[in-house]
Amino acid sequence: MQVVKYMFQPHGDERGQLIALEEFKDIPFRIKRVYFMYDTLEGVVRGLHAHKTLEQILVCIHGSCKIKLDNGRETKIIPLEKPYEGLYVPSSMWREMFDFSPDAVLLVFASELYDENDYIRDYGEFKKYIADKEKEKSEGI
Ligand code: T46
Repeated sequence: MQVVKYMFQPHGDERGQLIALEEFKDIPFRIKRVYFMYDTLEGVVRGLHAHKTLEQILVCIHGSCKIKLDNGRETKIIPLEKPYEGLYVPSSMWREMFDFSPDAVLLVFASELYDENDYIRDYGEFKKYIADKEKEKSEGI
């Protein structure tokens, strides 16, 4: 599995750092929604789902956390601990967020508005979804 990380350009000077993100330039899609999570309790695992169409960029702008990505064949764990690093999470990818530091703020840029119908929240269903997609692809559908 290829993990895609974006390294954002900090505009630093003697006052500190600033990062600006523009759609189609720094973020590879139209940004329809931004959300963030904070005050995550110790030991909590968030996510535990995949999306059918949603693409996202995750940035841990304060503190640290880990992201587990699972494409149905392989899993990878990616630590996020720099405010200038963005992790791209494509559609059809199971994700889990865990190991949040008490001060972690995880900011997410999303390509779509919130839609519960886009979620696959059952792991067995996710595996079937991936298998069906691969079958369609191999049959040229
Ligand atoms: C994802 C990972 C990285 C809304 O009302 N609007 C929203 O835009 C979002 C994201 C959530 N909500 C509500 C739905 C739930 O009642 O907020 C509550 C918590 O959402 P959820 O349990 O889905 O949160 P996570 O952290 O498990 O997952 C979120 C995103 O939902 C998901 O798309 O990829 O972060």
